[in-house]
Amino acid sequence: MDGITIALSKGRIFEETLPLLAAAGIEPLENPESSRKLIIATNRDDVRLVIVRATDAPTYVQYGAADIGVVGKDVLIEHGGDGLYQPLDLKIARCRMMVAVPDGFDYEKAVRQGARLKVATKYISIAREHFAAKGVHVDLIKLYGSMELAPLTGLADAIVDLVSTGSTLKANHLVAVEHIADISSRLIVNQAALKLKRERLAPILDAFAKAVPQ
Ligand code: PRT
Ligand code: MG
Repeated sequence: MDGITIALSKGRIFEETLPLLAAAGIEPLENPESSRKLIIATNRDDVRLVIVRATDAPTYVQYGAADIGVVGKDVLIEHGGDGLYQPLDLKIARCRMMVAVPDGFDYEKAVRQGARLKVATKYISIAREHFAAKGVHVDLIKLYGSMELAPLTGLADAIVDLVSTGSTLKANHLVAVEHIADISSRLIVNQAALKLKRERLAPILDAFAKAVPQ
């Protein structure tokens, strides 16, 4: 495709990217929340949006099926940055990667005693690196969602998950005991597209950069 294809996931990333697109003069012609279309036209006939799962955005951009995309740092770390240029922290969809345990579980004591912790998470690489750096032995259990359920059912002692308001932890009687990283969404760009489509891409990247809150 000669024009520009932008990969976005529905939900918070789409919502929070809208003002940045607007700053670049790009307006979607349909709302992906209500439309079932996966390719959304914009007011510019040389720019289209493709609606992907949040975890698939790096794959679309890496292979050039999309020229640029917006993706959480959490997803990017797990995916690895191969073939992706990451020029901008867009500072949207912000949250924190945390370790959480059931209220009343003595995490410090378990760690101090060298217990082997069972940790459930969608973020295996992030969790592995975090506990390895602390010298804590863990058995990692891969889940694809609703991590909060794992400690409540005895599947795990702890979870590694994203927290924004904290209300999901609270509703499930869990408490955050460790901060692993601050997370926000990044712009990702296909490296070949950056060279081949420079004239069309540069104004969009510039507009995004100017629209990001300092
Ligand atoms: O939800 P779905 O399975 O469709 O896909 P997804 O979870 O991959 O996508 P989405 O849209 O939910 O998340 C996209 C990106 O938003 C993530 O990759 C993060 O970078 C970012 N983000 C920001 C969050 C949150 N905040 C967040 N709070 N992603 C997920 N959450 C979840 C968290 O996992 C937990 O279950 O929200 C719950 C906690 O929220 P609070 O407000 O109760 O603390
Ligand atoms: Mg989600």
